[in-house]
Amino acid sequence: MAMAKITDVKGREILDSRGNPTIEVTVTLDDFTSACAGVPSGASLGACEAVELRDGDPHRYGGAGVLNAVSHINGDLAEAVIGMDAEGQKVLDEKMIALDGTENKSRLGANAILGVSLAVCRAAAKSLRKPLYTHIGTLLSVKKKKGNSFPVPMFNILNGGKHSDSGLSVQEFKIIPSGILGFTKQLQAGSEIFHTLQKLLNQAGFATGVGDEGGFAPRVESHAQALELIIRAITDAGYRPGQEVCIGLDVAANSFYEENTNQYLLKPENVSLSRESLINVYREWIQKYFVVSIEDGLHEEDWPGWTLMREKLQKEASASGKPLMFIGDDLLVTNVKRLTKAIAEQSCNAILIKLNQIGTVTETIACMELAKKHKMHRIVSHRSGETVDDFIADFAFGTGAEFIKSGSLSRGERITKYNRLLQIFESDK
Ligand code: 2PG
Ligand code: MG
Repeated sequence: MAMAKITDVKGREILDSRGNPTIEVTVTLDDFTSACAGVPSGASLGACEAVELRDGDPHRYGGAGVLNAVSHINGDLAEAVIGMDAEGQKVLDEKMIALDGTENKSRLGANAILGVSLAVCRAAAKSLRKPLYTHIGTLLSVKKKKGNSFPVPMFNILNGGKHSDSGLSVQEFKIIPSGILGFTKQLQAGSEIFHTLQKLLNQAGFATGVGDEGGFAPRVESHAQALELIIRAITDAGYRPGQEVCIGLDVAANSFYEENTNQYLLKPENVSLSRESLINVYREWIQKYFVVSIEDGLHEEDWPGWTLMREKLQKEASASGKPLMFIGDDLLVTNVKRLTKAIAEQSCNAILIKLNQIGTVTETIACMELAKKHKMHRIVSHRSGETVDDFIADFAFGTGAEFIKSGSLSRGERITKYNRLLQIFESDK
């Protein structure tokens, strides 16, 4: 069968879940297949992420417009990829990277390049009449075996940091139903716990409006209180904390690190902490609240601190037989170079994977393969600004990632990824 060739590429400016401009791309092939993809956008950015091109024109969307990036899609990028084989993801991505010519995709924009990369990937799957996850599986250099694990969801049910006005420094409080078998039951547990938490918050007089990722954003007194409420919600919903459901935190420590004092200002407690004291706070949370994973626990450039944190906390955890994940997100930005450094320095044992941190499907897969080779856990992630595109659900399953995080159990742009995983779970049985 002849491979389908790209005949048209069309980019446009759409809005993301926060109402900010982002990019959507439609790709058409010569067999008349066409597919569309939406590009997400973060709020707590790592400094070394690939560049999301924004217009900076104060008269449109406060400078956040993406018309320049769109013009690159409809101009240079379209010209470069029209006529190429849609199945040749690697060749296509490499051509776009070379055309951009910069280290961080700042010329054409990682948002522009990723839009094309995702839409082509989806169009190729459609043209081949394969589920998207199967097609993604063929892009791996070591093919995934059938019957492999299914990604376990991490539900962010309480939002802080830059994602809400709860006043909590820690950005994400996630429940991880890793002790429950099967995605359908895991999703059910997530939803039941989420709604139980809502009841508890109501009873205690807290607001139950949600933050950017669909988790609650109560103005609690302390992080300890937030964690206690979550443990109570797990128990009241009928699940065993620490056995069926554990807790994961995305601290996003960059967002409350103060450079002038070299301290972390933890709110609402209002305490300034050295990195050693912050590590001690994590120790307490791990012991008391069944915390099994800590993402971005320290600033993204504090490489010695990361090694120290891992040495201190992981040794204790493995002595007590409890595995602990240290996830690098802003630290690693889905970048092979930073990952290579982290492997050498033993900074972390898990990596957050975000396609738009690096900007192509091919580079994201390369980063995941390097992480896998070094036995690191891989967590495929959404961004806090999302579209209703559910690409990451297929991507997480297709690449064999152990976890996926797509926010809470509310807001359509979060749920659509989980619902897609339900379909995949059903069809893969
Ligand atoms: C994170 C992400 C997603 P953002 O820090 O892990 O939850 O947030 O997209 O704002 O960077
Ligand atoms: Mg993060």
